[in-house]
Amino acid sequence: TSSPVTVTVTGAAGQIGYALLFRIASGQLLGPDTPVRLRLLEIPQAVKAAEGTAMELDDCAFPLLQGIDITDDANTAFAGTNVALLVGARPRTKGMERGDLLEANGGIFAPQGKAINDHAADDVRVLVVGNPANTNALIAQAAAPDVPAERFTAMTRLDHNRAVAQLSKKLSVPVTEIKKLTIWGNHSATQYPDLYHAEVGGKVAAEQVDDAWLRDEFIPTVAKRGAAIIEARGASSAASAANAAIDHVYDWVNGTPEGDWTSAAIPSDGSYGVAEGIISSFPVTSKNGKWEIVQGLEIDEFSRGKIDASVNELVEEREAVKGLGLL
Ligand code: NAX
Repeated sequence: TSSPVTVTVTGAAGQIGYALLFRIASGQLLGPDTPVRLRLLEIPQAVKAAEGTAMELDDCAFPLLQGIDITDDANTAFAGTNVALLVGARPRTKGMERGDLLEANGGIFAPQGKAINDHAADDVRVLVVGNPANTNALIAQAAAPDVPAERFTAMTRLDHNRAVAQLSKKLSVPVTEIKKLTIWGNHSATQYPDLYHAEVGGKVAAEQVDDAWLRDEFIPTVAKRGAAIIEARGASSAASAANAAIDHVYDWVNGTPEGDWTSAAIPSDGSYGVAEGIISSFPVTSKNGKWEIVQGLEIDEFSRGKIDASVNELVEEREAVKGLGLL
């Protein structure tokens, strides 16, 4: 058994938080040999609800759980933290313009980034789940100049897992047969789930489905899955989002399997013509606790157009937050 790892979850009283905390405490985030200490950050009105969740966590008597602290103060929440899961965000409400949304989230992610900068452990890893996730991650990163930029990531693993599931259903193959799928770009409707490099049973996935399905069904189904869940469930994805957050951090810490890759939004180094510095989803492997962008993939014209469209949206979001003085 190794020494305990401190994990901070923001928005802990929300629905993703409720699905996430029990899985972290049971050892699924870091593995069965790593004890965890939980820190829950909430806004003052939701602290009581977070305390209720903590009571339930106690009642599970998880062997790996070494303590739970609940706070509405970011400096306390991130003190010594090793893994920060930034889930709480300001949702877009009716009639809200993108600028207002970015500004409201700037008011959350800039102070949290600063608190991480000033108080987190040296090895801190940050995953932003709260939307707009990629740009919220960029805002937090900009407020944390002393933390290596690569430690700020945003979640596209749910999109990745959704794409794997859709392809598995279409071809009637187990999900374990599907490798090397990629989500490119923004966690938004412009994201590009790429089947041209994905493999099913060792053969190119795009060659096993017809073009019309790939372009007119698969891509929009994956991109609009969040809306379809809301329509069916009457609430947005929660357990699947929590599951994806677990997958992202587990792979980041423990590495991705040989012969495969996954998708994560990480700071661009300019690979594949993606504007340097934006936090964009790429095909990635993880080795020795670091994400690496898979290099050398050939990008056909169709994919180029899709990647560029999503990257342009991220560049526009970056311009907008720059205009608000957040970068
Ligand atoms: P909920 O509204 O259920 O919970 C959010 C919680 O965050 C609330 O308890 C709220 O009090 C708290 N919160 C708000 N501001 C805070 C702050 N400054 N500090 C700490 N806590 C704060 O939302 P939930 O369904 O849990 O979703 C959370 C976020 O995940 C949303 O932004 C949502 O859009 C985003 N999602 C991102 C996904 C992704 O793939 N990247 C997919 C799922 C989800 O839609």
